[in-house]
Parts: sequence; structure tokens; C-alpha cells
Amino acid sequence: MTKHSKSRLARVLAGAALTAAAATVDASVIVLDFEGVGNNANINDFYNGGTDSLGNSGVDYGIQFGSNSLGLVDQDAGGGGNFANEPSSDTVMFFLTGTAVLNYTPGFDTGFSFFYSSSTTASVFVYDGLNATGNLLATLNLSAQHTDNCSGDPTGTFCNWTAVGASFAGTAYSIDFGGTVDQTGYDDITFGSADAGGVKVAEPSGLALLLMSLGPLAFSRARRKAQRRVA
Ligand SMILES: [Ca+2]
Ligand SMILES: [Ca+2]
Ligand SMILES: [Ca+2]
Repeated sequence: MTKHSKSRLARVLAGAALTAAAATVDASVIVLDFEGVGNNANINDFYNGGTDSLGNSGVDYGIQFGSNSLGLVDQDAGGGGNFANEPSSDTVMFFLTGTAVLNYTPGFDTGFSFFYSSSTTASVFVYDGLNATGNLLATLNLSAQHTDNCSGDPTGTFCNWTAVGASFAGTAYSIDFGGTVDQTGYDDITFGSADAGGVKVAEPSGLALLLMSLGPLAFSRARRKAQRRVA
């Protein structure tokens, strides 16, 4: 085999490994990471074709947040958040006052999940009507785990983030986060999957492991060759 065909093979194998890794993410799954929402901003229509209360806008998913849901940026990133190790840096969602209901007008099915860090036990409810009405489709129970086995990044008390999720039948239109006001942070809120972040954690197959181990090796060889040329 020539050097050129070896390098082409490496590219093909690396591409195949990437495809295999991405195959576990369902295209119908939506993950809200809250990155771009302002510190202490009302999320409002950030994900609904409009803006948060500070004028920031995100992807239009048709998801409307009640005025009580706020973005919070980590103190270590210049915001006011007392948290660490959040699953997607550096912004999370929390509720400061009142009811905490999220409406998803297009509706979603299959499952609902998120990461949370909480100083209180609480429950989150999924309904098949808007504004927490209709039938209860799923209940997600939260434990008080915010300081368990962790430290800041470099600072932040709410440092333990746990994935929780539930599968359900039917179509959901709203979520009630009630009972978690000012005690719980949320991140990577996931619609359409019981696996937070939309990624099912699975052991790579033998073939995928082989492809992944071949790819970087081949690339480093190509890089060394390029470096020799430059030098
Ligand atoms: Ca952080
Ligand atoms: Ca922090
Ligand atoms: Ca985030």
C-alpha cells in the first residue's frame, strides 16, 4: 500500500468512527444548554424566535419560558451563579419566584430529561396540556445532592449535577418545575429523550474501538510527515 492510499484509508476510517459515535443522537431530540442567555435574564422567548429580557436570542424551537425562569452564568465566568461542573459551561436555568412552568407549544413525545443540582428534594411534572393542565404523563424525582463528592470549578457550591429522565406515552405540552424555586439549577434540558443531553451512553463496539485507535495514529504519522516538510 502506498503512503497516499494509507492516508486516504485513515481519513475514511476516522470518518466512519465519527459517524458511529454520532449515530446515538436522535435528530428529533432537542437539548437546551442555555448558553447565550444573559445572567439573571428572564429566558422568555430566547428559544421562541425572540429574545431574553436582556435582548439575547437563541435557536427558535417554539419553546416559551414563563417570566419566572432565569438564566444564570457561573461566577467563574463573570456571572452571579454559585455553581460548578455544570454539564455545559457556563450557563444554567433556575427559578427565583412563583410558579415555574414551561410551555412547549409544538409538543414533544418519547421522553424528557435534564441535569440538575439541588439543595432540596423536589419533583418535576410533565403534562399533556399547556400551563401544567391535562393528564400527568411523567414525574421526575430530584434528591438533595448539590454538594455530594465534589468541589468548585474553581468556585461554586452547587457542584454535583445529576442526569434524570423519564419515558412516557402520548404528547407533552408543559412541564411544572414547581417546588424547586431558588434551590435547584437545571442544564441541558432535553425534549424527546429520557437520556439527558440526548446521548445514550453505550460501550463502543469492537469495530468502533479499532477504528478510533487507528484514526489518531494515522493522523499523527501524517502530521509528522508534514512537520518534516515544513522544517
Ligand atoms: Ca463552571
Ligand atoms: Ca463555578
Ligand atoms: Ca449550560
